[in-house]
Amino acid sequence: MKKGFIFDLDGVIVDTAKYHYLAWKNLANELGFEFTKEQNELFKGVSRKRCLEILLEIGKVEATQEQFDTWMIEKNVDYLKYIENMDASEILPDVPKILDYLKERKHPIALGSASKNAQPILEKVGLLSYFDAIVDGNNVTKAKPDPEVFLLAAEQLGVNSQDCVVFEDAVAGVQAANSAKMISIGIGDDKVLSEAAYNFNDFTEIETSFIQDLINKN
Ligand code: B16
Ligand code: MG
Repeated sequence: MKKGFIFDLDGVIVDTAKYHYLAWKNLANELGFEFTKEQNELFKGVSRKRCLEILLEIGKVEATQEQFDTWMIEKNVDYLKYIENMDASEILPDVPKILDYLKERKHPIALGSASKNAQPILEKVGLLSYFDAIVDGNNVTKAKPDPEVFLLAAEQLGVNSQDCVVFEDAVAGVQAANSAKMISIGIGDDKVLSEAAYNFNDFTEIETSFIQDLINKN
């Protein structure tokens, strides 16, 4: 059975966290409070709805359902302006090296992201054609750390979950991969992502020989 490879989007393939941050910061400022980069760390891998709940907790803002829905839309409209001009220059270093290695060996590749904007971003940066399946915030009902997003990706690839490898930059994402019984690879700070089976700061540290060892693993 061929191994399947599942990539998170934000923080793994592209650094859209900075644009999410700006859009949330604009909303916080409009509501009369500050939102720091440190606080933005809590938002990684977290659904848009949950992000707004956390933001309102930070600002101690009470919202009616109508206000909540309006702010969700407002944040996303603002975010879409930031990502409008994204191109291939925003792909994180050496991601294409790994995608090419897997593609040449015909390993199925999926996206497993919490974002509802995943597909247009992949199109903008020119990576969409690498993906055999895309599972994102539009397809799942349960957010990471629930394994639903990765289990669905494995199913769409036609690969057993224990034969899948997941690249993730968020704690909740690593936990989701682990509970799906997949091989988790943490991209980022190994102290933060200590639950991952393997850790790298970024893809420049990942040799193709490491990928080959994973492919050969029983
Ligand atoms: P959207 P990932 C996640 O993407 C981001 O890390 C998180 O900050 C964001 O709130 C979430 O997507 C939802 O994004 O508002 O575009 O639907 O890391 O799971 O690829
Ligand atoms: Mg991420």
